Amino acid sequence: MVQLLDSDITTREVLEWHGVHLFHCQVSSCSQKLRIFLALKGIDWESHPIELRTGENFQPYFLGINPRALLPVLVHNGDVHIESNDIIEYLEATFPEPPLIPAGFEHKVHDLLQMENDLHLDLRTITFRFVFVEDEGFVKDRKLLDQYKTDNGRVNGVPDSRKSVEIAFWEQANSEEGITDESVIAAVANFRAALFELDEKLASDKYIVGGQLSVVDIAWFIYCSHIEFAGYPLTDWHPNVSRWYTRLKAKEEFAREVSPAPQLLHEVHHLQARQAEEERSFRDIVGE
Ligand SMILES: N[C@@H](CCC(=O)N[C@@H](CS)C(=O)NCC(=O)O)C(=O)O
Repeated sequence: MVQLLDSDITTREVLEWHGVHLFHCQVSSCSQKLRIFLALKGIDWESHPIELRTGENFQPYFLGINPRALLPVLVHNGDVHIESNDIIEYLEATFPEPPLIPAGFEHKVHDLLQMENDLHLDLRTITFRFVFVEDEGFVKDRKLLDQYKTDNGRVNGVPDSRKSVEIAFWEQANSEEGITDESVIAAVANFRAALFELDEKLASDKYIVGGQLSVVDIAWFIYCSHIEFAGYPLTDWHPNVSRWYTRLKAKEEFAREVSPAPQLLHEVHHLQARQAEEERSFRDIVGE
């Protein structure tokens, strides 16, 4: 569980805050996952929007509550929690009703959430090639990236090892070469393997774990929406997952998180049409 130490927190005002506060962004997958969780739990929370597009997450105020520069961040009664799945497990323990981790399946859920987290850079690789690209402003400003590199924020009292992974990703995305075809192909293969297993499970089961709706369904629902938006053929490759996805999407808490703003829809359709003309679409790169 990643709860920052008092000495890690340089944005001191949050220490005085009461209740549940969430730093989040509309289009961030981890924020969407958490907002569905909060809605299903009926937890009241105060919103602190952070704009990834303008690099607000690399500004000193935000680095003072998450030196990793990542969303979401939870502040609960002055304690600062980072890492979306840790936040979810913390909130589940703090607000147990209604349960979104089935009793007796805590370890299994933890492992499945870890697996989902391990795919996060693959998700970014796919979406930064086919959804959020350079000219839409998502690639990082050089100055902000340098600021982030030199920031000496700490997590659990030590310089954060995760930071080098983040920097490597943004350096590659910012480079002349950008996100390579090879990394897209590898990312899609990782998703395909994980979703193949889910598809087998969902052939007979209504939900992924423990026979009831859980945080694992929420997490995969969000991933499926993002990769499908990028061009991943969810219905063709994983028909049971696709049916499960459609069932979840009928719920208001889920649907509202995966209905992109008209402006984003327009930009992405335009981008993907251009990529198709240039034979650089998802299908062109991945094949089939
Ligand atoms: N393992 C982290 C991943 C968090 C993450 O990568 N968040 C993305 C949004 S979904 C982010 O903040 N990206 C920074 C950026 O795009 O500048 C978690 O689960 O919280």
